[in-house]
Amino acid sequence: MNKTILITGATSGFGKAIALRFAGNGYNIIITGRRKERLDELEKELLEFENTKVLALNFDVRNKEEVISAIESLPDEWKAIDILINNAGLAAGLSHIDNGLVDDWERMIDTNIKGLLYVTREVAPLMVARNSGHIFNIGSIAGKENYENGNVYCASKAAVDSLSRSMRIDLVRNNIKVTHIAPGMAETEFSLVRFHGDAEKAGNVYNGIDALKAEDIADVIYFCATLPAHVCINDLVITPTQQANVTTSYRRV
Ligand code: NDP
Ligand code: 8X3
Repeated sequence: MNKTILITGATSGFGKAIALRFAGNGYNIIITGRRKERLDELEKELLEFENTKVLALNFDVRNKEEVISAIESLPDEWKAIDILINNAGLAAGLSHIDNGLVDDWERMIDTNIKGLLYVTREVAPLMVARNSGHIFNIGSIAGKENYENGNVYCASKAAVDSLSRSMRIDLVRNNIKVTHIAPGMAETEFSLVRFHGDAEKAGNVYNGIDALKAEDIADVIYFCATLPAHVCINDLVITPTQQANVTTSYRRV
């Protein structure tokens, strides 16, 4: 019987690549996100894989009621979720603490921390009831090390790192694995969102860097998810080879 994976933020970047990586490999896939047209397109793409069922849920992780009713709406056979990928998230803005936009701060905290918690609060009990599961939390190297202007984004991802450690402690007795993934620079829509749609600024972030691709993160997650039952990878920092830490990259010009 196929396993079931639920991915938040599957309309783009890592989430979409993860959905495509697991499709056709014995998984039924629950894709989620706010952009309905993108979900519809991805659903069609995934259904082309043999032996994969797909269910799309259109909700905003910041909206607690939407999260609760989306998970409650799942038919019973889809509630047997084996893998949860807490991926939906963003950076908004890049500025010193004395002139950051409070709206940007709230978006990051509401999505990266509170949204992740709302989804986990609904899915973890389903895993506990089955005494089985694997939760992946997508943090960031920015949650491990701080950089100038990163303040609230760094703090939100440090919270994801901390929550991952707590989840592992709380859920160890329930046979649930918790894996924290902390990527460095990856070329997705991430920087376009951070710079509020400014494509030029976003493109400059990766100048001279052979950045990570969404597929690289999907491959690592697939590897972690398919290890033997007694093996749990707790925490991984993944950077492009040209990035030594959050502030030191070697750009080829
Ligand atoms: P993208 O912008 O390409 O994808 C982000 C995804 O999150 C989209 O599918 C988006 O869907 C979803 N999302 C954002 N806000 C919400 C919301 N309120 N409700 C539901 N879904 C939401 O970026 P990435 O793929 O790069 O980012 C994925 C995760 O990886 C994020 O948590 C990010 O912080 C993290 N990360 C990214 C790195 C990078 O360099 N790219 C490095 C380290 C970590 P939609 O807009 O349709 O709702
Ligand atoms: C994204 C990595 O360094 O741009 O989480 O903040 S960084």
